Amino acid sequence: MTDSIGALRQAVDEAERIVALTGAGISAESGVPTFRGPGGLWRNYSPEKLATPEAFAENPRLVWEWYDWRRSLIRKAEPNAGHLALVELERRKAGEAGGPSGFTLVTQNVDGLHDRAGSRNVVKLHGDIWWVRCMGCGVEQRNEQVPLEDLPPRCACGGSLRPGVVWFGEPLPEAEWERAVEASSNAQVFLAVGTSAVVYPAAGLAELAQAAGARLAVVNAEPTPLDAMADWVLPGKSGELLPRLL
Ligand code: BJW
Ligand code: ZN
Repeated sequence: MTDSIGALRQAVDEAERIVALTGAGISAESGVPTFRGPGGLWRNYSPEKLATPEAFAENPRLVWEWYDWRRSLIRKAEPNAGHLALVELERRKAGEAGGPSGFTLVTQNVDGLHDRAGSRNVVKLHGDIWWVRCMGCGVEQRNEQVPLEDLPPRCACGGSLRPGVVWFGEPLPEAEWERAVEASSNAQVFLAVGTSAVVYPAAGLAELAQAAGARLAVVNAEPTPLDAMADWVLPGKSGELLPRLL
């Protein structure tokens, strides 16, 4: 285990292009609940039941209660040592001023903790919980009110607002997806951190990167489907393991 961390640390040190794909597990040590695994369910609903356009159409209030609850936890949360280690990695792999960075942080998280930790270049595949979008006029706006006064909240036009996130069956934002694919196709090391790696197309980035020549490391508390193909599997907490890669 120590040896394998040492070898990964060396690979990270030597690589000129690195991608980290993060999931809910990286924020678990900040007190933000994950989706799957222990403590992952809210009122016994699975994310597949709540994070869908159909669930929102059927019961917008219920879906908003879930988001309101999560927004209140995220508001109180602080970035942890795992987030901070990725800030440091970005700093170390920064290219020439104005040139491309050697480090791309791709996140499935909507909590904004990478931004708050100080990461500059965050590719958000699943949106941002602090943005809302009007189902009527389509306007997007930042909304940081916690708790929300009315559920569902309303737009000035009278339409209902929805969270500015990506639900099952919805396409990922095109520009973010393209950036993630481009960086993953060119990476020498790909780190999958705190993700169950069951949600696609995000999880497919690890496979894409490896097929294009990257070495793959998984840093996660529980086994994932990526473990079988990974060059390194580091079981444990990202807040403890990521700082040891620096
Ligand atoms: C720790 C830790 C610690 C804990 N340290 N680790 C191919 C095959 C099958 C299905 C599909 C497929 N391609 C697409 C699909 C359908 C679907 C999908 O993937 N379904 C599968 C579940 C079967 N995908 C989609 O629908 C996507 N869209 C799409 O494909 O569009 C196509 C399209 C094209 C054109 C037109 C129309 C459509 C969209 C997926 C959206 C996912 N949305 C959510 C909600 C986001 C908003 C919100 O936050 O509310 O995203 S669901 C939820 O899952 C959220 C997460 O980002 C995502 C991934 O979860 P994550 O981050 O991995 O968290 P967990 O909880 O699963 O795992 C945490 C891990 O951390 C655990 O393993 C712990 O052990 C670990 N851990 N503490 C380290 N301290
Ligand atoms: Zn509107």
